[in-house]
Amino acid sequence: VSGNLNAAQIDQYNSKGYLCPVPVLNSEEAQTYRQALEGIEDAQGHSMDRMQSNKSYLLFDWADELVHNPKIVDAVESLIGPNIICYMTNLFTKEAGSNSYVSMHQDAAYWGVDASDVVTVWLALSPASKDSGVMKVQPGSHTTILEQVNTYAKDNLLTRGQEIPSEHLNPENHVYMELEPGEASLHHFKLVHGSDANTTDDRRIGFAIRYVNASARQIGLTESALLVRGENKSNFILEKRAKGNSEKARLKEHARALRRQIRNVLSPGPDAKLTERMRLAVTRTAGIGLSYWRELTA
Ligand SMILES: O=C(O)CCC(=O)C(=O)O
Repeated sequence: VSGNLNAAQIDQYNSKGYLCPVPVLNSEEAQTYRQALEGIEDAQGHSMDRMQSNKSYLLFDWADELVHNPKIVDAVESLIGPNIICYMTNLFTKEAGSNSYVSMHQDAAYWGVDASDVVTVWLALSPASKDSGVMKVQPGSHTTILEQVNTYAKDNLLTRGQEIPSEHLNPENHVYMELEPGEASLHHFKLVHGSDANTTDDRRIGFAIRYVNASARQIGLTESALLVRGENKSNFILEKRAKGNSEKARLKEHARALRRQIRNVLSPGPDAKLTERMRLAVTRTAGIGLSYWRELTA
């Protein structure tokens, strides 16, 4: 097998659906990336907003470098092969003492990708401990797609508050994937996972990078993705890398990518009730409108 994971690590991922910890950055490097991110927040006078936290790699050098980090991409190659696209990134920041949490859910239930080899690398840029609201997973749950309800609950970091009903959960078996800054966990996109509130006095910052085998088919409307290694055989539109792009070109590329994603991922499922359809329509319209505005003023 190509890549940098050993047979035992690959077995663990295949049988349990996750792997952790995987060292990526040393503590100084992790601190440097955190400073790069927080430097941008200081300069703009607010934390990364929802749009900046989505597909950040099209906007910022720090994120562009991380999605191309050879240690990360090598680990991913061990699991999904040598042709790799980055389909999305999400910055999950929980402010110190915040009630933000992520309900137990499966990503595969709502992402517009038809593939089984989709892996998230969740890189810690601050300590991810039980107290700071580290990610917890239900081992071995990546073989079946479970029922999921959209709760739109307050403080839930997921757009729809997607939640797997408690009868499918067995909390006594949950594993807390504790990480030092610079370490990553890997999880399969069908794995049941979530996280609790941050009760510490530091922020909890996780950068989640979603990689897909570049032969994946995409469901629904066309979306875009970034080729990070090998050859693209998927039907995703390929994105232009941020590095080497002007500030203006970055903003445009990001706005276009988000529009494609919002149209696709925030469309209601066939069983959605009227209130949910209306809610999603509002979120979609707001997101698309904002992205047009950003593109125009870039
Ligand atoms: O950062 C978290 O707490 C949740 C992350 C998550 O749901 C994911 O990476 O898929």
